[in-house]
Amino acid sequence: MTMSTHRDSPKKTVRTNTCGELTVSNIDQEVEICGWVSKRRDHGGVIFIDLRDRYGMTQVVLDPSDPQVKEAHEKAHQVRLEYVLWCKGKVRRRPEGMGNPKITTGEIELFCTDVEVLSAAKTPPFQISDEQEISETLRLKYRYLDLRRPSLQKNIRTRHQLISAARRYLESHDFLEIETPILYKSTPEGARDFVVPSRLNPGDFYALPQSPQTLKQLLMISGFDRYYQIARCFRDEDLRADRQPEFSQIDIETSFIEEEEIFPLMEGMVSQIWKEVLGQEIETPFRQMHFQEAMERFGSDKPDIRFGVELQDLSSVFEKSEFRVFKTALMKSTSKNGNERRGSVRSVMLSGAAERYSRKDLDELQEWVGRYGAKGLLWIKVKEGGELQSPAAKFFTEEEKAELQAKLALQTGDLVFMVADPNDTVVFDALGALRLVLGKKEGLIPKHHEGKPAFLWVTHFPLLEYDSEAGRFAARHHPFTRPRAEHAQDLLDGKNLEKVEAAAYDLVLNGVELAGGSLRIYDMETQEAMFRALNISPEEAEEKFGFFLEALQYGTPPHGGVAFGVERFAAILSGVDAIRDVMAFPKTQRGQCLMAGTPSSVAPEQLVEVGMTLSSSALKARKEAALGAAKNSSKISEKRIEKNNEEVKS
Ligand code: AMO
Ligand code: AMP
Repeated sequence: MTMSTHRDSPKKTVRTNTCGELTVSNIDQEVEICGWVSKRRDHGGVIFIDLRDRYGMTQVVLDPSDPQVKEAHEKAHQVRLEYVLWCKGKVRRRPEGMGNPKITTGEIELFCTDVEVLSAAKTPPFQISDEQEISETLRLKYRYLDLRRPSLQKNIRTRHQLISAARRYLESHDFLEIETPILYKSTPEGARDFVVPSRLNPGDFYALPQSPQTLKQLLMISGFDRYYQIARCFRDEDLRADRQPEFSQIDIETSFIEEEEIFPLMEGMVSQIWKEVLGQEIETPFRQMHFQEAMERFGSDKPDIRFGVELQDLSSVFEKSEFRVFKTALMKSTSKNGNERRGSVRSVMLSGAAERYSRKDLDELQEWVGRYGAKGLLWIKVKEGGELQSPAAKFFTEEEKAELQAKLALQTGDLVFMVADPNDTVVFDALGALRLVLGKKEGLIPKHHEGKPAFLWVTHFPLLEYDSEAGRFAARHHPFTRPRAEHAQDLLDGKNLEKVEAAAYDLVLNGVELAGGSLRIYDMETQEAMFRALNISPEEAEEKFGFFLEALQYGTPPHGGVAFGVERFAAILSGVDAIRDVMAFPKTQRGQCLMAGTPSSVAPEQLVEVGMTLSSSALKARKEAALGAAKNSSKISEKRIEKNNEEVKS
């Protein structure tokens, strides 16, 4: 088959209009459009082509009964899905009853008199359509085709609008956009670093920034009192639906500012974004909640406050219980750092759900909370007449039963779940997760687009977190976060460290952590006390952050900032669950790009240049991976696709 392409007729590659804009106001106009063949139907000689581009779809009609269409019609015969065409013709109204009210161009069609095939296409591995369920592995392998689908086109546009609105807002508030290096030094945000070997300095490495944290603080020291950047961040951590190894932040830092001013400034930005992208006003100021309250009521530092099923503390009810599970949890013990602590017994309740949950359902839920460290999940069903049915019923005294009834205002049909543990964190994590699962099962959690968005500032975070395995404190946010003024002395004195609260805040939207930030330490004394609390020796601090500590001593303004996760924000605005769906080229859970096949090996010379050799275990692992890949050959087998798909989705 010979086909004329743009090489034969170089001029026919331009368009007068896009595929998404022609309406009845263009009727009788002579136009030229370009796009991809989305559908081709042959109706007894008349050919209909749906031509698609970024802007929309236009129906192109080729009617062979018209002598001037004959040549174009013949060309259209050879056209297949995803060919790129140039079409010229007259806009006309679609016949009565043939309109498509779902699209802007639905009332018109292009009566085509001239066609050029600008580019032929191989048969695509899947149909470019939102209607079909396509394996995600396949989608990611052919991402450039996947991105042609209208839904992804929309998500990518939404992401652009988000960034563009943020830029405009920040610029109108005197912020300067300043780029910071990618090849840099470790910036601790709690994940592992990605490292890059240096050819010019063999044996030395750059680390890709987990965030531009120290750099933006240095810019404050330089006097750029309002900075922002759409910053690429790199974190080598376990990936999930809301985490990618590289992602973007709207990264912000300001000087001479307190929490009370940062909140309205950021609420202004979020409002502008919401209005520009979704055309909706949102209510400000946003609600605020202390970390402790969020944990006690919702078992989470990023609570979805759109539904109830709140946690209740039952420790006082079971204070004197002889039931082993409760007794162990409530016993006083001394933790490694010498502090006395006691766990708790807490619950969540579903009203009137008792009959809907079978033994099997309850067992499954118990297994689920096990993932969060809970050693069990106790349930109570309130039967007719107030009788409590539970695996632990025989351990409940009459007094405990009465207190429980009163505390939870129990009624027939209620279903209570309890977790007890000597470590409060386990109880919160398990019940917080259970609350979400139950909320989902019970249909209590609206989609992001339904109803009002629930914004919430979570404040008063602990500054430090005790890592009992490592036997020391870690920074809950990062080591540059300032303690709240009322706790500053305790940090300096190294006293009551677990109670020291941070001037840190997260912005939560519908249970998603959208942004995090803090006011920063701006004096050496506090910074040194922080390193002491973190058990970082002066030598280690010097090696890791010497440059930063030096800078801190040359006139550092009080400053603070925040960073929004672009993908998480865009995902909510787009109404999708996974941030992969708002990224042009995302990675799988194993950190791979299925399209380009990254990460991949480098030539031995490249390793030599940077002074490196692969260890025997790395070589072995690579060989095994290569063998696995060869077995599956270049074509991905269906089974593999399915397996990868599960991996990608989980
Ligand atoms: P933090 O680590 O809380 O703070 O990150 C800020 C926001 O970035 C997003 N985010 C991610 N998005 C996708 N994939 C990931 N792996 C990922 N990790 C984080 C989240 C999060 O709220 N430098 C500090 C900010 C500051 O103190 O100003 C920081 O990076 O939406
Ligand atoms: P066991 O004696 O371990 O079989 O537990 C008796 C009941 O208590 C079972 O229903 C367990 O699910 C429950 N259970 C055990 N440990 C806990 C715990 N830490 N919190 C809540 N329930 C528990």
